[in-house]
Amino acid sequence: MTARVATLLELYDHSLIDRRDVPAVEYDAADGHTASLTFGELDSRSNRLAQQLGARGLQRGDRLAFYLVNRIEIVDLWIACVKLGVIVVPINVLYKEREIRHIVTDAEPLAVVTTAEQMTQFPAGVACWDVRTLCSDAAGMPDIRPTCALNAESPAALVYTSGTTGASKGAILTHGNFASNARGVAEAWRITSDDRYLAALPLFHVHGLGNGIQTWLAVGCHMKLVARFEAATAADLFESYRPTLFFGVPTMYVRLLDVPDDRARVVGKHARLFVSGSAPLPAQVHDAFHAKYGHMILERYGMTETLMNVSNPYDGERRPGTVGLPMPHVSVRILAEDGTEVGADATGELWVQGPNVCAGYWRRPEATAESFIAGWFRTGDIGRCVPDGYITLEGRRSDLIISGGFNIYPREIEELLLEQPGVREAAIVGVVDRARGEMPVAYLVVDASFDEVAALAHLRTQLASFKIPRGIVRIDSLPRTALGKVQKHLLPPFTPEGARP
Ligand code: MCA
Ligand code: AMP
Repeated sequence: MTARVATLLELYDHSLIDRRDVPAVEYDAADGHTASLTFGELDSRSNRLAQQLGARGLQRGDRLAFYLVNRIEIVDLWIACVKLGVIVVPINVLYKEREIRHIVTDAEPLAVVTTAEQMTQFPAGVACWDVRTLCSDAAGMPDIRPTCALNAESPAALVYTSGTTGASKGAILTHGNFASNARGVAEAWRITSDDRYLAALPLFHVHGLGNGIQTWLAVGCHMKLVARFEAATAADLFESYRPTLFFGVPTMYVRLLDVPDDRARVVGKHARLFVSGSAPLPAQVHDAFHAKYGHMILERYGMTETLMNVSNPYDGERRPGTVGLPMPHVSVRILAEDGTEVGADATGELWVQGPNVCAGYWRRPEATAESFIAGWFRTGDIGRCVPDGYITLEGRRSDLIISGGFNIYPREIEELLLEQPGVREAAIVGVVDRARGEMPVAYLVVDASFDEVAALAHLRTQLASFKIPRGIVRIDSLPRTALGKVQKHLLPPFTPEGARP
């Protein structure tokens, strides 16, 4: 790789041009058989798709959203948009109409690429393009790379996240952000063209898109792209593909502990590196995985707004329960509420600075000003650093819940619950779950007109499945401070048996 890379295409050309005939990816084609492509074929497919997108009116700076389960066309779309300077807006495929509406209203994409079946989730007036039609139209276009003058500051994606406050905002991630992150990840975790990367993370989040896809294209290794991680078939997948490299969320590692020991040993023998992030990896999962697979999982910490911040070292000690040391070219400070730097082992908020930090929030100058201060980004994550530099995350300033690596903002669910007949007060709290890390539970003050079954049924039509409360606890009143703020830590503990009346 070159020393300094300004745009993603410069980074990818190490693979798309220099490694044209090298096998790049395998995936399940629509007819069920395993298909594969070389880097040169990826280059040509994305050229044709870029021509087709151009013919449909997309220009540099326009937004194009996708709402798709993992499939090879997302890769084609991504590279085509990079070539055109079009800004990609990934939408979580588990989102329902109400959640989607917020994103499309805010980002104003020219169109959303999805499937004919999934178009029903979209509000009227949103242009939806069927992915199959789009790609078959593209196949007839010339294999000519469009020319577009871009630089490191050019936006490549708007990825929606809620940051430290309520409403979901689009983090403007630039070519320079993705490129520097990919180079940092490859350098820190020794990823080379010899690797075999198993891509099971969803491509609509930056863990799968930023770390997975960008690093694969940057180093030119081989990738197997699967629709999604499924516990029941995970062992077969690892045994047949024999990846050297796997990126996952803690829930995936918990699920992998169910694989029989003899099969796990074989998987471990072929692997080089397992990386975990997006949520805390419990130390006992770290230990159990080591005993079973013979690998110390490398835990790291990132955010949508910053891509990767901190990582356990590749060669040094991978310390369970910590996220390690700052990534190459990333600076981290831990500050007290008054803005002064805390000492070793003292707790404070993590602030980060580096080429990984996004350009701000899309059309939200106030939210941008609150979080991007004097060249630093305030993460909202609380942690401490021991004298030898290892950082431990201890919590968050917001009451964000992370379930299976997906983020849940209590306020969104609380507001919907308050719209239900009979609900007077509502508080959503994250309770510990062995596999998913946390699960949302609702504490409600209700009157006789409340119908729990009807309320939950309504929520299921409005929210992604991972946001649906796993239990409802009825209480007489919510504990509040003198100023009326709910004190969630004073709510009675959740017991599944006590959840229902
Ligand atoms: C789960 N479901 C999915 C997917 N994952 N559907 C489509 N695509 C997916 N990728 C649906 C299932 O169909 C099911 O829906 C429900 O979710 C629960 O699935 P199940 O298999 O029972 O769950 P699981 O065994 O607990 O595993 C879930 C999972 C999933 C595979 C671990 O939670 C997941 O893919 N998490 C990754 C999230 C992620 O990438 N986060 C990164 C954020 P139904 O209930 O309707 O049947 S980026 C980030 O945090 C920063 C930057 C960072 O540090 O990385
Ligand atoms: P997102 O908004 O989806 O980008 O989620 C980012 C948040 O995930 C961070 O602010 C952290 O709170 C959390 N996170 C990511 N990696 C880790 C980790 N290794 N341990 C604990 N929390 C993590």
